[in-house]
Amino acid sequence: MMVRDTSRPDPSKTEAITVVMCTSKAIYLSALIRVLLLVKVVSCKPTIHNQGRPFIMRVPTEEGRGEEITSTLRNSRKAGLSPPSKTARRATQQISQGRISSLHDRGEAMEPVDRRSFLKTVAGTAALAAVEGRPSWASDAGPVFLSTWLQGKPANERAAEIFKGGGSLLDAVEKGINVPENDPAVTSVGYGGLPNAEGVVELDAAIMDGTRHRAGSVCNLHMIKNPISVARLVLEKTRHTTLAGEGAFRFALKMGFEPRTLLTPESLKKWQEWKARPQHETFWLTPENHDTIGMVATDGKGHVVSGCSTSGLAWKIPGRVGDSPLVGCGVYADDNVGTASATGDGDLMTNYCTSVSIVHTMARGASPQEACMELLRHMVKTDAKNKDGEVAVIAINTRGEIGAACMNNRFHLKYALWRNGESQLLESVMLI
Ligand code: SD4
Repeated sequence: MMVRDTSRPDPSKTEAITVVMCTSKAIYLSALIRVLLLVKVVSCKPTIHNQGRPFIMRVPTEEGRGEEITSTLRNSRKAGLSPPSKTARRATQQISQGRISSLHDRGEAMEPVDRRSFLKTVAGTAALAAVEGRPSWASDAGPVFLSTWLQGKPANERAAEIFKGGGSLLDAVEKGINVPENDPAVTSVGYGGLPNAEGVVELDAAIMDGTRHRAGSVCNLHMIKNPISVARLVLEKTRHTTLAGEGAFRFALKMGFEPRTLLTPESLKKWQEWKARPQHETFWLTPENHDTIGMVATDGKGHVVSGCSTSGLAWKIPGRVGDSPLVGCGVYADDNVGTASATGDGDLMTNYCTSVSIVHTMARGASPQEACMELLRHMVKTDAKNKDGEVAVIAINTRGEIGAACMNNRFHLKYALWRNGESQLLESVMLI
């Protein structure tokens, strides 16, 4: 018979104690991990401007929103993007049913939400991102160039080429916008742009750097075909933000730009036809021919830039300045949030500071698409007549997520998207 040495602990008991200790350690550890994860999730800030509180944004269930989702789905299919996963579809459905809901409506304070709602929102955002065919939180998504109208496609392609060749994002946006500026077939931008009521081509442009939070812009610039490049030099070489008219022209000459006529035989002919029309001055009330290029871009690493160039509304009153060269209207860029641009009736849009409004809505947690829609809804809410307005907007956030929307079918924005080496033309979502 074996006599156990009682001065030593019973090995079977020791084993049992060890097992109990290990198990309780494991339970403790797993509980700790859960608590840490919970704290992380709850304190996770979707944007930098929510004062540390989690929130969700309102995703209204009115008609426009339903259209937005179906249209985004349609676009994603058209673009050949992979269909959304089951979870993403379910979350998208929840959004359209209004089950993920509430909280912000134009500037109202954000309210805290419980973890469950917040997680739902994260799922919702992920779903929308998945619908658009990209990871929702991608930070290394690579550069993205997003531009208005058909002329945006060659502009994006040039911008991507410049960027891939080692140019900065500002270089890329500037050189990209130079493409339609140089193209006489584009009658709303640069050379070949339709003139003002006196037959003079007056150009507006602006470019904004999200890192420095600074812009350069020119208004009513004549005889210089690349106003975006002059705007860039206002940004780089002066402490000013905007130069206008004769002063902008003289600055351009000083910077080495060659003066030249911007009227083409075609644009001259169109102006003469307009002049010959009885009551041709109806342009005072109804905008004619305009399709500005607005470009927003990110380098995929959190830097954003916005650029815009236009000849403005055809037959405008000499001296008229549209929204395009105005900081916060035609352009806005903030590396903390994202960037936006606009195209359409500048006399209407200037009153809504479209681009800054979109970026600020994104800062409060909205996706770029939702922020664009919110701006349009706000315009209609303040004046129902705006639903017939010519308004279109684009936006990108620092994660490379995009938004593109227009008010109605009368002015249905087609936008160009360059991402991952792929250049596409897509149709934007309409509010009405
Ligand atoms: C303007 N917003 O001068 C410009 C014109 C434009 O699409 O964007 N047209 O009002």
